[in-house]
Amino acid sequence: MTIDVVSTQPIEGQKPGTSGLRKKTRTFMEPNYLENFIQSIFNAIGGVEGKSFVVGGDGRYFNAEAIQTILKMAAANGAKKAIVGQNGLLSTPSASHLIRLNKTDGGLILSASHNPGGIDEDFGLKFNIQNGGPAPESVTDAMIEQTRTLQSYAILRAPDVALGQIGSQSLGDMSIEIVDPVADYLVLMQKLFDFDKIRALFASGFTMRFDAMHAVTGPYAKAILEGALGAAEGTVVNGVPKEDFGGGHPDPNPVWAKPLMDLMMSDASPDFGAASDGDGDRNMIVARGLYVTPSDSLAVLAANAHLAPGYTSGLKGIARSMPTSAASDRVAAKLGIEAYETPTGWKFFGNLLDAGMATICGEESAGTGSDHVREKDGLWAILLWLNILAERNMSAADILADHWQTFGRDYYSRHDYEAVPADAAGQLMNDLRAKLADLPDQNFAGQTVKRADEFSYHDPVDHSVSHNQGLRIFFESDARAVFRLSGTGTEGATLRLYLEQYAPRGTDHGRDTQQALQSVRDAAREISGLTERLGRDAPDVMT
Ligand code: G16
Repeated sequence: MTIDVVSTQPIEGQKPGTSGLRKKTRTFMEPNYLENFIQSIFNAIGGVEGKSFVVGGDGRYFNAEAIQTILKMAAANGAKKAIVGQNGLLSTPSASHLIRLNKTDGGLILSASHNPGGIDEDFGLKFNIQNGGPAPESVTDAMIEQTRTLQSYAILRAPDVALGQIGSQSLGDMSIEIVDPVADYLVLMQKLFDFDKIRALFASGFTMRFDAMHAVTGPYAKAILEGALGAAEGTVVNGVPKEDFGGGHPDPNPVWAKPLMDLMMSDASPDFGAASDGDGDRNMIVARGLYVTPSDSLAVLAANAHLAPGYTSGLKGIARSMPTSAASDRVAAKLGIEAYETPTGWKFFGNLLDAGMATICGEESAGTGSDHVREKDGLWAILLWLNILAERNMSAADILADHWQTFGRDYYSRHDYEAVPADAAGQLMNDLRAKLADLPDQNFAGQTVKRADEFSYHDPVDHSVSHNQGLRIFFESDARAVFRLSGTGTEGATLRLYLEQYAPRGTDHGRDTQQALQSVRDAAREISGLTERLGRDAPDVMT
């Protein structure tokens, strides 16, 4: 077989964001676009000679074609082995697990996560390192450097790999192992959770609806929930992965998972509802009649994790991203363990998990996970909830009410202004940054500012510093507003406004969330001039 060394030129804008490189699918399909980025990854990690990798993706449009290119380039660059999910499918957490289990040198994960898929929608590629987690900034910086100077890439001229065929194949001198995407992941879940207890819960008549949103978790959920745990057939809906996710946004939130929300708010509601996203790392939890915010879910899971076999010895620490509510900090304080606050992006949890400083991590963006892998893990969170429900013998809504009674409630919502002009959003952030120092003691919409700053993270493990991670305004009333530009959008800019208001123990915990947040929202809008600057009266999405 022949190796072609193809000359190329640097392509602008190949800068990984919050989670790898995400662009329009057509951009990825442009000549040399994908190849340049793959070669830049390989060069940035010091070449791939003799190395092994996991390769898989969420099955979106262009997934299989891109995998063929990755494999041919890995072979041409001297890689020793690739472990690939059958038909190119691997959920992000199961890819992370396979990297760790097989001690590979990393993995290439193809996904634009919760973004829609299709030729006119989004595509993405990211590299995960040996610990199974997303490459840290030191590595992504090296990739960016490579994309700016790249002159050529190498690719093997060879027939396509048979991605559907489980077992060993070879491609040039590289061996390829096509694996069942679910098998090893299921074994891991069986170690962490009490499957007998959860099976007994389902056998007793407990009902659930899991919406796989036509994305990658369908086969996993069917095998685990309906298979190993005996949930009724039909518990998993939209369970066959589609290239375009059925035309929807595979984003598990009340807006994009509306049919599930509607069911859970109706008289026909099952006992428990859940959904996962495009690549299976996000989750949404819905109790009968009650949406559980990701921040609350993290806090409840942390407070009850000891009930599951994998966590009986307790937690070492709890980590959350900065915009996530303080609910989990309250749990950490009660448990007498450390609470960590990191920038948005799962990659920032990697060091804490590797160092044994944190056991459970979570983000307001529907991500929860633990030290079992180095990615957030949607099904893991759902199984931990099920394990807790089976142990506590209470409804999910009662568990939440009990949690608030113990810790108080952090009312929380994220308001997204999507595809706004990048310059207007940038200007808003710059102007707000410039006035942070003057805000303390001023009044806005009935809220008095206590302090305001721009968040920087000092990693306690490798001592790296990440600046410009969001503008925070804290109010005297125990409220907070955070402004941040998304790092995962592919069109214009997405401005995220994160709102939070604490209601202490013994106060009213039954208010409507948006009403409870109205005054901090008004204050945030007034301070930033958001409505006029963006020309938007209301956010596109509220989670
Ligand atoms: C990614 C990251 C998460 C992050 C989220 C939102 O999630 O892995 O850590 O919280 O994006 O990021 P942003 O606010 O910058 O858009 P996913 O599920 O898209 O991989």
